[in-house]
Amino acid sequence: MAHTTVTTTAFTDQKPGTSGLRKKVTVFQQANYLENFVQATFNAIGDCVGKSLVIGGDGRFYNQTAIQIILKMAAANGFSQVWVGQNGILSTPAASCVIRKYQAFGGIILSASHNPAGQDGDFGIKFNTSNGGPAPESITEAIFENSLTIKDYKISNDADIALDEIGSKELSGMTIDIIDSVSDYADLMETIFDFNQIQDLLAKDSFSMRFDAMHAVTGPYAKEILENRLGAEKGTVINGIPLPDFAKGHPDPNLTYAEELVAEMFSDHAPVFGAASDGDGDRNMILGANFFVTPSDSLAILAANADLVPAYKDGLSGIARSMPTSQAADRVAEKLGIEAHETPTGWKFFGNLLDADRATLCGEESFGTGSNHIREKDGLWAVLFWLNILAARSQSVADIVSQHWQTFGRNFYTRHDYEAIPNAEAEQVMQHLEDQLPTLTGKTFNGRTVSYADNFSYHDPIDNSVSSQQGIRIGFDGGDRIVYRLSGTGTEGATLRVYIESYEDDKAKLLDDTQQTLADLIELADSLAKIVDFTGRTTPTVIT
Ligand code: VG1
Ligand code: CO
Repeated sequence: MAHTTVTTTAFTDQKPGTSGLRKKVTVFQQANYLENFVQATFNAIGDCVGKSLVIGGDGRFYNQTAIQIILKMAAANGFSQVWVGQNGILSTPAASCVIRKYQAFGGIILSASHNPAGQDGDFGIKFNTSNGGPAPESITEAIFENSLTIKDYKISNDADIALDEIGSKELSGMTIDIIDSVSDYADLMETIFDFNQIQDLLAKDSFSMRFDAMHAVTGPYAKEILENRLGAEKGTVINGIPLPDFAKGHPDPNLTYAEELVAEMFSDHAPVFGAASDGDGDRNMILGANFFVTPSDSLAILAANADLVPAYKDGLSGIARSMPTSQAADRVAEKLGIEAHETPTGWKFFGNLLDADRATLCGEESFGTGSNHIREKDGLWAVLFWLNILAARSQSVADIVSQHWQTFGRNFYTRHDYEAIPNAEAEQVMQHLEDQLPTLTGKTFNGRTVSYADNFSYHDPIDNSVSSQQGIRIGFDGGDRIVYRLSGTGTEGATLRVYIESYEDDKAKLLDDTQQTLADLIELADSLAKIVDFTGRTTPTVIT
């Protein structure tokens, strides 16, 4: 069938952020807005003829509408083959898995992660490359450049394709395979972990678990893997049906937003193990009975126990963490005698290290952990990793974490977010910090001496690209650290993130309260940045 070339005018705001282009649904609903970005992506790829794509999303409002448009544009641009998750559903890690398994040229993932969904919520789109990972900055820059000069886009005149039935279809000469959203991913998990050992653990009367899918994409994945394949009791997975508006919730797995799970895990009838995932399935929160594991500690603990998991039993090649993530994993890397890498925020920076086998495990403080099995962070993978460790060690989550601190010391850690600040005020905070950088080193505050102060710049050891201005770091003698950066995923004003970390190896202090332990550093972080003066905010919106 024929296609049409539609004349369009460029939008100036299509610069991808930390993880693709995220905007209000109403912005995407403007005439030609989505089409422009998709064509800019195809233009950045170059010749699309004969190439293949994976397409899927987290099921939020506008997912299917967007997929129909993308399918018609892919056909008109000459793609020959597309795999789509049934009903348009693919979690972000599942999309990465499928791109790799079917050796697709790339993929388009529709998600705004944990941001609220629905007609008044957010939507997002990003392009992943053939390794299954988010496009590197060179490509996202090229997409943005194309979006600024775009004059037309191509779209086929065909009717919509039904996405609910598994099987093969055709659209303007392009083959569309509607695939089961879950099975490829679930099969991959079986090759990584000891499913028999986990099955035995889940069957024990003394063990109990709860997984909160938060009405978002992981419901079907968690039910298939935990309840069907591993035999966890029915009902282990709660809020397991993905809804287009995520039940008007905020599927961000942290102590603030995962209210239902947190209430149960911090009660007198708490299960032994609790976990949650986010809107698109790439984040995870790990809880024990009355116990919270910080994501930074989780990465360090997974690394230290990796030999208990079949896929990693022969050792890790290295560990990579994003810059603001605590330095707990570095201590494990040092003990294991393997490389430790520090990258800017965002999973796209791990891709090269994973491809070159310079890192096996990666993690971010923002509840993201993953490995070389795919090229996205992976929520359920982290949950299965913890289950595998619990099964192998027959100990509680709290005991495993405290033993880890006994061995390595503890990196007390917190992140304070100030959301929806007017952009100008957030810029003032960052500028004020930037202005102080040249004179901070050597100064002493409350007995802490600044050993370095800079705006983080990353030199990729594989492709030699440089990414600068990735966040302000103020480091003190002894390893304490304050980091400031502005979020690249928000859709309203600016979000200032302040990351605070202090190392402790005094065994008597390992179980102290985090906010109290860090109180004077938190105060110093506020005063150095003049947060109250510039923004009028006296408390953060979210503390994790
Ligand atoms: C945040 C997190 C970052 C994460 C990104 C995407 O970015 O801090 O670590 O990679 O979200 O995660 P920012 O720029 O807002 O700090 V997801 O689960 O939203 O795709
Ligand atoms: Co996410």
